[in-house]
Order: sequence, then structure tokens, then C-alpha cells
Amino acid sequence: MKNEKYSELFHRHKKNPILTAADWPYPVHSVFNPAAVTMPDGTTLLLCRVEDRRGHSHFCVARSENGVDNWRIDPKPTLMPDPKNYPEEVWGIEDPRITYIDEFKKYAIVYTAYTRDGPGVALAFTEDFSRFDRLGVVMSPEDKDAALLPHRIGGNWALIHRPMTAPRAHMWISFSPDLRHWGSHKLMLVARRGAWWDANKIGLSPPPIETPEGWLVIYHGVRMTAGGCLYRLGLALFALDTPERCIRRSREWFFAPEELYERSGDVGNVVFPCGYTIAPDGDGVNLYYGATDTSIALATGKISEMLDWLETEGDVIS
Ligand code: BMA
Repeated sequence: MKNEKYSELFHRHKKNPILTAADWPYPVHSVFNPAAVTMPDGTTLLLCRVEDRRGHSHFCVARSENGVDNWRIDPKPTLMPDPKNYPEEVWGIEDPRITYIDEFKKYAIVYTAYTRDGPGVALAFTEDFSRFDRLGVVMSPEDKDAALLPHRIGGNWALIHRPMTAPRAHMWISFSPDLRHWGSHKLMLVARRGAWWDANKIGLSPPPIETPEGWLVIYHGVRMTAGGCLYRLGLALFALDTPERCIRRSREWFFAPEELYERSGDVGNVVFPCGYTIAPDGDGVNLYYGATDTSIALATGKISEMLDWLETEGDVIS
């Protein structure tokens, strides 16, 4: 249920959910957690996680001129798990995040490879979303919620990811000279404790947004309750040249399951964005998110308003 007394940073689209399994050209169980990118011709491309009736996921591209409706969906899966060549993908591929890498003029797709020992982080490149070059697993299990920064920092590539450690799970960042060998692992943001909304697990949601004030990060926080997990979204800002250094972090969440399609579905009380597009004005944001691991929804906001909100609502972290 909505609480009108809080200001609303992101506004749900009235056509939500904008994509469901019923829209798919072939039989699928559910579609959710899409990566997003604006193509050079202005088209919005979503790389959607699609789950079949085995419970295994693959990716399928959906394209739209306005990013809201009239989606053209690939007639068959765009990227399937390839367990023959990449045994780490034996139980599917999940939750992609796309970063355009100007140095290569290619899109990097960082995704979860579901291994027999849990999720690992895998990397692939594409120019056209029809042919893909896989680099395989870059972070071994259990690790997920990962994305590349779009350019080198001090000569090295940077990957944000979320290794699983009991009892809580935090966001880490690692560096590499060649995208294959990773090291200089640094803790980036910790899950809070106790009663906090992000008390148990946190993870990167979409790739960070580069702003003059720092890397603006939308992250998900998970609170485990007697009634199940609650997935909500918070904001944090990190230093441009040392992205492991948090400058500000929101105390409150800014987006949480409210509508029926976010409350009830395969996994209730989950909003899970993996991608956004930025409007030509450089400020407007279309945030695409999975709702209850069942459908895809859209909420719109502004970078400037997120930064202002962090300024007033966030804690300074030094
Ligand atoms: C997370 C991820 C997401 C999923 C969410 C809720 O751990 O695995 O793919 O949407 O759980 O089930």
C-alpha cells in the first residue's frame, strides 16, 4: 500500500507491468530482471531474463521505440546457457547487467552463471545482441549482482560484485588489467544489521550511473523476516577515481514493493532492477525492474532528484 506522506522519487508507469510471459512469442514461464540499454538509433533494448518450466533461465531481447510499449521480442531465445562449453551455466543464466565499453565499442554483459555450487559471475561481449563472445566465469561461486564500470580507473577495469558470506552479504569491487585476472578486492558497501531495511544482504542493482558528483549506485537491500524476504532499493554515491570509497548512503529506502504485481507473484515482495536508460536530456531515468520474479515493470525518475535526495536524506560516510 502507498504511503502518500513520503515523497516519491520514482513514479510507476501506468501500463505496469509492461512485459509478461503472455507477451512472449514462445512458451515461457516468467520474464523479469532485465538489463537495459539505449541503442544508437534511440531504440530501448531490454535483455530480459526468461525462465522456462524447468526453472532454468536464458536471455531474450525485447526492443521498443518509446521504451514503454510495442515491444518487438526476438522470436526465439537470444542467448541460451551453453553448458557444453561453459559447464558453469548448467542451471541457467540470470540477471544480466549491460555496460557500454567505449574502448572496445562493445557492450559488456555481466550475468549470473548458475553452477551446481551456486551462482557465479560471468562476462560476455556483444556488438549487436545477436552474436556473443563469452569470457566465462570471472568470479567463482557464490557471487552475483555484478556489473562493470564503463572505463578503466587508474589503468584497471573495475567490477562490482556481491560474494556471499555468512551471515551477511556485502558489495565488493575488484580490479583487473585485462578483464580476466581479478584482484585488489575491496569492500565497497556493507549490509547493515538488526532492524535496518538493508540488514541482511545488499547487492548492486543496475550498473552505476557516472555523475560529476560520483558514481550513483542504486542497490537492493534484503531484510529477512518471519514472513519471507523484503527486497527494497536504496542509493549510495561513490568517489569517481576511488569507487570503493562511499561518499553518501541513504538512510531510507526510496522504492519498495507496493503494488499488487510487486507484492504477489512467484517470489512476493521483490522489486529487482538490473537496468535503466537515460533520456537525451541526461537527467531522466527509465528504471526497468523485475517484479516478484514474474514480470517486468518500469518506473521513471531523475538523476538530479536522486542526488538531491541523497544530499538531504543520506549520511556522509568518511
Ligand atoms: C535474488 C536474485 C534475483 C531474484 C531475487 C528474488 O537473490 O536471485 O534473481 O529476483 O533473489 O528472488
